[in-house]
Amino acid sequence: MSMEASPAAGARLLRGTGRTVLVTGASAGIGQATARELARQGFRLIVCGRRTERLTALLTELPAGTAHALTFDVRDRAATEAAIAGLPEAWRRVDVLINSAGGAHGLAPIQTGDVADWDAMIDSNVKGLLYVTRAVLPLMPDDAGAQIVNISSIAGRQTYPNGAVYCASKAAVDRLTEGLRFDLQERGIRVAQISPGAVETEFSQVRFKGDEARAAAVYKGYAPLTAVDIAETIGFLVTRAPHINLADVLMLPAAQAAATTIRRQG
Ligand code: 8X3
Repeated sequence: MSMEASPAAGARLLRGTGRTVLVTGASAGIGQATARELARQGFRLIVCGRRTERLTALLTELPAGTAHALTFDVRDRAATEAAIAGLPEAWRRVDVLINSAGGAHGLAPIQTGDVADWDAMIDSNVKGLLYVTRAVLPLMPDDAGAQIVNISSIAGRQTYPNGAVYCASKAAVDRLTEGLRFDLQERGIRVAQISPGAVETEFSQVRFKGDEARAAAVYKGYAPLTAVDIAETIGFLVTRAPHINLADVLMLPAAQAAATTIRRQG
C-alpha cells in the first residue's frame, strides 16, 4: 500500500488573517459571539444587525479598521440590498458569510397561532437568508475557499408540538443549504449549516415575547449550550483547509437527546 500523502493532505488551514467574514444577526446571541470569535481568529468583519448601538459597541471592542457595521433588517429586501450594495470598496470581498439572523416568535398550534408571528419567522429565517445570500454572492470569490454557513436548528430536523412554523422555517434552511451547495458548486463556494439544540441566548425571551420566567424555564435543570460554544464550532468550521466542507453539524447539549427530550435534574 502506498504511503504517499494525498495532494490535499498538505493543504493548509485557512486562518482568518486576510479574510473577511460577513455576519448577520451580529447584534446578539450566536451571531455576536461568532463575530467576536472570528475577530479573535484574525478575520476582518462586516457585522450586520438591526440594532445600531449594539453593533457600535461591538466595533469598539475590535481593533480599529478591522470591522465595519451595517444596520438593516434582513426582512426588508430593499434595505438589505441597499446596505450590501453600498459597502465601501475596501469591504467588497466577502470570503465567509454567516447567516445567523432569525429567531422564533411564539409557540402555539396552527389553529390559534398569531399570523404576524408566522410572517416574522418566515420573513427572517427563510426570506431574509435568501435576500442576504443573493446580495452577498457577487462579492464572494470563486474557487478561493469561500464559504457560507447557515445557522439552522435541530428544529429543522424534528417537528415539535406548537413549533410547526418555526420548525418549517428551519427545515427550509436545511433545504436551502443543500440547494445552495448544488448551485454554488460551479463557483467553488462551500456551503454548510450548523444545527444547534438548546442554546441559552435571547432566543426564548424573543419566542415568549419578554416573559423572562418562561424563557428561563427552558434552560433549567441542565447545562444548555452557550452562544460561545456555537461560535467556537463555527470558528473551527471556517478554518478548515479549502478541500474540506464540514457541511452539516448537529450540536446538542449533552443532556439533550432530541428537540424536546432533555434530561433535567434538580
Ligand atoms: C433552537 C432550538 O429546539 O428550541 O432553534 O427549537 S429549539
